[in-house]
Amino acid sequence: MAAAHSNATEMSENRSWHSIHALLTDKPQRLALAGAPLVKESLTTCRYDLAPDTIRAALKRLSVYDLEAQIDLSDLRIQDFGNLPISDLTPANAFEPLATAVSKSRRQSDLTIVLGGHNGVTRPSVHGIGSLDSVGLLTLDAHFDLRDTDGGLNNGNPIQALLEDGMPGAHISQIGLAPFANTRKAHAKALQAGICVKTLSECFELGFVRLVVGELNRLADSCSTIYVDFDIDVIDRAQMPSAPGARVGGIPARDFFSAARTIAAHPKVHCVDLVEFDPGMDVHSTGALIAARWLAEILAGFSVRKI
Ligand SMILES: [Mn+2]
Repeated sequence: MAAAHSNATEMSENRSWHSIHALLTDKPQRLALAGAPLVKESLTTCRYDLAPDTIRAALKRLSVYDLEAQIDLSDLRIQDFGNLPISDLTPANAFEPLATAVSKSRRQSDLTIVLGGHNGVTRPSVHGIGSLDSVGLLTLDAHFDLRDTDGGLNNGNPIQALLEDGMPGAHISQIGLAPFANTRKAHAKALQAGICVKTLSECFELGFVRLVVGELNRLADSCSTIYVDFDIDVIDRAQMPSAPGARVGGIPARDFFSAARTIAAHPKVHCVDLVEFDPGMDVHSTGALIAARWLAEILAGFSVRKI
């Protein structure tokens, strides 16, 4: 009896498929990926250090094909630099190795993807992609991350530290800020610095992706390079239970994915990070699958980038 499948040379998809994970390579590419397992000085007890490898493993569960956009990522490759040896370092001591790694990656690729780790990875990575007066910073985050730095660097003050480093507030946009999750002092600091502030309610009234596009274009007008910090705690906690800072009433995961694809398609975006995913509190791989899908969306957006 003839075999049910017509082409005997084609691999059967019965037990495996071509996954996003298979796109990772150690050779130089236009896309680069680095694990930044920064975990010390977190405001909550956590295992952020496990996130980069957990996300890589979850990529095996994602096909390279997006049936909705009919995008096939089979030909895309991402250089994986592995994990930087910073899991035992404080944010202060992790600054140099992380900034250096991002700077090196920036010189040889068009988009660098930093997998945190906690939000403390953002400051060194921003320094790595350019001089602070040339960089635009967009944060998708429930929080300002403008806590005081007098007690040292942690995952609650990377934006405050960047302001103190000399980054102009007008080059910073923060989208997704949640009520009862931030202080009056942080809000006042943001407004005083000239940071663009978009609350969760504005995201729902005006459209999350629409706000993201508007701020990307605004930053592109005054900055030569754009960095986007994706704090996964901007997602609704019911969908993202493994982000310690996530609150009920946050952004739906599907809007987070749309934003990621749109952002990665923008030619001035040269570095993105994903932070605050804690595999130690994950439920049924929910967070792992959201983080992996985020990465797939970044790749899909990059694949349609002009130039
Ligand atoms: Mn944050």
